[in-house]
Amino acid sequence: MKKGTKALITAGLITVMLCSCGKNESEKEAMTEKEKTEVTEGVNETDKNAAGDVTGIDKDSFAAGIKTEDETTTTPVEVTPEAQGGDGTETTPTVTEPEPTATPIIINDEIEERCPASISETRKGVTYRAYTHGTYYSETCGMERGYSILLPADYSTEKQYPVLYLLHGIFGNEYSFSQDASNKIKEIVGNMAADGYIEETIIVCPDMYATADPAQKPGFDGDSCLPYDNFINDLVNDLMPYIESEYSVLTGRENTYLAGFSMGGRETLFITLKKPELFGYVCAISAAPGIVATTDKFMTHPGSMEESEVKIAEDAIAPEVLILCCGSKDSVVGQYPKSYHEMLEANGTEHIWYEIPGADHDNNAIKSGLYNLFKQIANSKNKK
Ligand code: FER
Repeated sequence: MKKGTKALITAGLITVMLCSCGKNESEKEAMTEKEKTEVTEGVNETDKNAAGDVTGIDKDSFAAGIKTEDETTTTPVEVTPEAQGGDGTETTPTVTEPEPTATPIIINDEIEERCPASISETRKGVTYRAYTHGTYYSETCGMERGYSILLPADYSTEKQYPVLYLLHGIFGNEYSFSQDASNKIKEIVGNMAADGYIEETIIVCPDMYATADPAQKPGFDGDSCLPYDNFINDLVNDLMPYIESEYSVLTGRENTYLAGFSMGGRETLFITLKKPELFGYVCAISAAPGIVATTDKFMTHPGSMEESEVKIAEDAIAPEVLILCCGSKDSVVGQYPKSYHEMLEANGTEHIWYEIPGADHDNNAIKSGLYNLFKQIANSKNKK
């Protein structure tokens, strides 16, 4: 490859990588209270370029999945919560048109490699609530930390809901998923609940970078990755108790789900291996390397476990369902997710592994993983 071409590609990559997902602290502070509460979707071009000039890393594509061609660009039907902060105050959603007949899906334990269009599409008859933003005090980090939350459209304190904790990729934060309308998370959970396949479910999107030092920033080196592995403490000791006290949630592993993409997939698997009794349903999508020692194109990972430890002990209470998946054309994490599958298999831990044909490190993988997680939940819970 010519030098100039290479430089051009590098510059392009840098610009893409610095997209909106990784708003830094000063940017966050500059947001108005209204902006903080009503998390808007879509990419902010100003943030993109500012970030691009500073770090030279394509944060967006890592944090929340690269948008791909087969994804639709329809605008979601939004309910704008008037006064809904992190306290779960009720709102009155407006449902507009009669519900079209959705193409039924068959609930069984089989994996469908792609999320059906009828599940990820924006339906006129289904109301989707907007994500909101809140904060909690983290003893683990010694500071107030943010999270985005997607409540069911008709959230009511009269009811209680299961909770999915959804973890972003490297360079991401609590806005990574909520600001990317093309991941269709709202549609997938909203449609599957509207169709009656799953219970209405709360989705919590934390900031997974659990550092006690506000000056510390993520990067491709061992030290700057440590806060990601520290998130287990923040999640279990700070965020989960906070969510359980502030929102009307069902508790216990049957009602507590964990999923994540890339770096979030790695931490999803890591947390599940360490605390298997806490989560009933788990999906690690395109899990990044680093749980065990390895060197990839980005960095050398010291690893925090031996390959032989990548397992759930036979006598442990394990998730009902543990899914690992990855796009067949993943250009970022490559064969690492498959290697985790192979370790789990070698170590006798029951799990589901599949590849998403044609998907890269992108939202097609995220949509597929979340759809299959909810489908497994539907199958498992209906059976009982
Ligand atoms: C790595 C490869 C990929 C890595 C992290 C990632 C920390 C994460 C990618 C993402 O979150 O999109 O070697 O090391």
